[in-house]
Amino acid sequence: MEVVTKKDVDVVIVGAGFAGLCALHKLRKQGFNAMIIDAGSSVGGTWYWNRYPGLRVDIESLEYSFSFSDELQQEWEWSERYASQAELLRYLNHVADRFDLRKDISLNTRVVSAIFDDATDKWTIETKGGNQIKARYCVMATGFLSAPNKPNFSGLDRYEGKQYFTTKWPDEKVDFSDKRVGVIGTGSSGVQVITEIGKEAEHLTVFQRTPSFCVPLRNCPLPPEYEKSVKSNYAEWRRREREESFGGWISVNYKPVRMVTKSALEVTAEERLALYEDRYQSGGLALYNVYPDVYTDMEANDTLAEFLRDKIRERVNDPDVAELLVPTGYPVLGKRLCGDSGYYETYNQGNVSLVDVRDESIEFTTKGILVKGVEYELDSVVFATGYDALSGALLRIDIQGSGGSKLKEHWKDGALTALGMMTAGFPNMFFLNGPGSPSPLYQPVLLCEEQSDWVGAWIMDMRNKGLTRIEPTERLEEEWVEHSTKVINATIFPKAASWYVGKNIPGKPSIGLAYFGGIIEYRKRCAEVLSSGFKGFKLSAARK
Ligand code: NA7
Repeated sequence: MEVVTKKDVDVVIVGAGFAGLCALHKLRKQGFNAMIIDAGSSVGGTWYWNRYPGLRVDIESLEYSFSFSDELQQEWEWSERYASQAELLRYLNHVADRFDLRKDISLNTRVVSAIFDDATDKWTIETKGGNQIKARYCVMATGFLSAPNKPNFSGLDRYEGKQYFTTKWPDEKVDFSDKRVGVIGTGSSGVQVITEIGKEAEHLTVFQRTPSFCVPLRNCPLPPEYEKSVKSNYAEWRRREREESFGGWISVNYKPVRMVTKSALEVTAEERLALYEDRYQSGGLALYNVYPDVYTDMEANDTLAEFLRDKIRERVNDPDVAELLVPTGYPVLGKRLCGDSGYYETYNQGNVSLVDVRDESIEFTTKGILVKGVEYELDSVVFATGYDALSGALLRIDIQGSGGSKLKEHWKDGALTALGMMTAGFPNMFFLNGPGSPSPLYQPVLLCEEQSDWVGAWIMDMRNKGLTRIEPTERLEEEWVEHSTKVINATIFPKAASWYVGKNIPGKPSIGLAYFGGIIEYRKRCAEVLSSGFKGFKLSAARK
């Protein structure tokens, strides 16, 4: 049930995932009266809503965790190299208790609108249960992979079987053991759920529109010596992690690796293959740290793509099935690599079949799915169709800024932001891991820590100066979007229909969704906000 005890605070934070919990802890420490509102019945955000079988994070546990408290880092013991959803949820609940956050969190409470009042410089946040909370500042920690993408499949309303969504999995275990199951979607969620359901279902049929590039995650119990070595010098380890422009301090055989400074095309084929093999064997996303030109040059990119295509052919017994699973037509890394735990081998099982739907729309019948005149009878269908990423969760709330302007209108041609943290015309509203930020290609836990620090520093400075309103100028927003567009256009990323660039959703504008210039440049620009005396921002004090 919705229980809202506070009615007037300095800061409302929307979302109780990693970013929201971090912001609450940090802003409260600075003396701000802050509260979190979240629609879920537990803290956890993404890791609360998503609970499908096989779900785990693709960044190592020792990295994908808070760095703001060394006590927390030292005392928490991760059981696996890559944490499962259940362990991440336990961790975030522990954090909520450990830092006494719960007293300032309203759960079961969905925010439906946020409306800014120009006279008082305050937001009014309205909840589904009809509560209203006033706040000087609004921090949107709504998650960048949280708004489900539910395509309009023809005939779905007549389908009589069960439907499951990876983005909203039931609490209780679903038993697929004597069922004919279909899965739509072969991105990270699909790859994880297919591997698990394939172990159980009587028959599993996978409907694949675009094959992904998958690499073995090589998850395992966390080696005690590795944990000990990181914990013996965690601060230094974190410092280095923050210096990696894209992603964390990814390990190869538990040793940190950096991007090689050479071109993929200037080394011999043997040297290149040896590097790719080394990263592949180490597991996880280590293949992100190879030659820099795989991100900018299609010929260089194709050397890595071809290496991974051959791996698929080695792992899948039936050559025809293997060819269907081999991605072509878009650059490797253009979509996020999927960390797999036996995904390709699933197709070597007698109870699993693959249906190619790249040239054909899926149509539902009462009994199942019809593709190219063939009906597949299914007791259950699992939708792993991804997210309206980055901007989606924000646009599902009725957000009205200065003069009643609507965010939906302001962003109709793209998610316009300054530094991925604010948008012109919506004063005192901040985004964590939001559109226009480096979150998709950096490490979102570290990013939300840094962004919470920036927000805290900016509003503390304002408080000290008696100011109550901050917003970026349209000029600053234009500059940021121009810079971000220039950066991404020099890379291979626009060539893939990924959620990074909004091309996974028909008609969604690509502009401004993610920043690909790296954390170092991003951090420099964020630091300049205070050091330049808020150049590019408009600040003022309330009239009443
Ligand atoms: P993704 O990576 O966006 O994958 C969604 C999948 O669903 C992908 O294979 C899509 O095919 C497929 N899809 C979406 N709509 C359709 C329709 N209409 N017909 C057939 N197939 C469809 O989302 P995930 O949840 O797997 O992963 C998101 C991130 O979470 C991931 O990158 C990690 O960072 C964690 P498409 O490729 O669009 O042809």
